[in-house]
Amino acid sequence: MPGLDLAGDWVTRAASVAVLTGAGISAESGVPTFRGPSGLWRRFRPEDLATPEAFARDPRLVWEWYNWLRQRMAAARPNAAHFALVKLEARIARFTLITQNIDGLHERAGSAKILKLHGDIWRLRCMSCGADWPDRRATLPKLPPHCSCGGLARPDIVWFGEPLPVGVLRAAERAVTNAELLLVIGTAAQVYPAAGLIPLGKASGAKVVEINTEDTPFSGIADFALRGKAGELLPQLVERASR
Ligand code: BV8
Ligand code: ZN
Repeated sequence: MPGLDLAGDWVTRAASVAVLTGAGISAESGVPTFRGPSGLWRRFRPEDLATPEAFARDPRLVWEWYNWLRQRMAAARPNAAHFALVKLEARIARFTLITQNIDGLHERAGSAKILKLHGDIWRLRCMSCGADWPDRRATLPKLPPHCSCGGLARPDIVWFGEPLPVGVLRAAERAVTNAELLLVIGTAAQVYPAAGLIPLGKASGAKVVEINTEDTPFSGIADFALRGKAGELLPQLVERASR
C-alpha cells in the first residue's frame, strides 16, 4: 500500500507522535464496536443506557448492560494493533496514547502512558462520597454495587452529556498540538470532544494518518487515510518504521 511506506518514514522521523484510538482498534479482539454492523448500540440505544439520566432511572438495568460488557471485555485479548502501539511507545520519546476506549486492552498489551478520555470500565465510583476504586472481576456479583459508605456505585466512565476529566482532555489537547504525527486508529470520529482532537492536531501542523476500515468525517483532512484493519496495518506501519 503506497501510503504505508511513506507513513512508515514519517513514524521513523517524527520526534513526537500522538495516537487517538477508538473502538475499532479492539474490534479484532472481539469487543463489539459502537456503530459497526454488530454494533453495541444496535441492540441498545446509547440514550437509553450510557447516560446519567438512564442510570438515575434504572441503575440495575444500566449495570446489567455493563456487566455484559465487562464479561465481553474480560474475555477479549489485546490484538496485534495494541501490541504495535506498545512497540512504538518504546521507540519514540515523545509519544502519547489517547484512547476513547474503556476496555483496558491498551493497558493489558503493555502501554504505559495512556490518556483515557472516557474513563475505565474496570473502575467504579461512589455516587455519594466520590471514592473510586479498581474492580477487575469479569462480572459483579450484586447489582447495583455499593460503596463501603453505603452509597450507590457507578462505572467510572464518561456518559453522554457528562464532561470529560478536564486534566485528561487538556493533556490530550497538548499532545496533539505538539505532535509532528497524529495516528487516528479505529474511530468513527463522531463523538466530541474526542473527535475534535483530530482537526486540532491537523491545524497545529501535525501530519495525520488514519487507519480505518471505512471513511470517517475526517478522512478528507488525513495526509494518508489507510483503509484496512488496524490489526493488519498498524504492525506493518510500525515494522516499516523500525527498519
Ligand atoms: C459532553 C463511555 C458536555 C460510555 C462514551 C452534537 C454535536 C457535537 C457533540 C454533541 C452533539 N450532541 C451531543 C453531543 C455531545 C456528545 C456527542 O459527541 N454525541 C455524539 C453522538 C454526536 N458528547 C458528549 O456527551 C460528551 N460529553 O459533550 O459533555 C459537557 C461539558 C461540560 C459540562 C457538562 C457537559 C461525552 C462523550 C463520551 C460518551 N461516552 N463512552 C461507554 O463506552 O459505554 S463514547 C463511546 O463512543 C465509546 O467511548 C466509543 O469509543 C466512542 C466513540 O466511538 P468510536 O470509538 O469511534 O467507535 P465506533 O463504534 O463509533 O466506530 C468504530 C470505528 O472503527 C468505525 O469507524 C469503524 O469503521 C472502525 N473499525 C471497525 N473495525 C475496525 C475499524 N478500524 C480499524 N480496524 C478494524 N478492525
Ligand atoms: Zn462512598
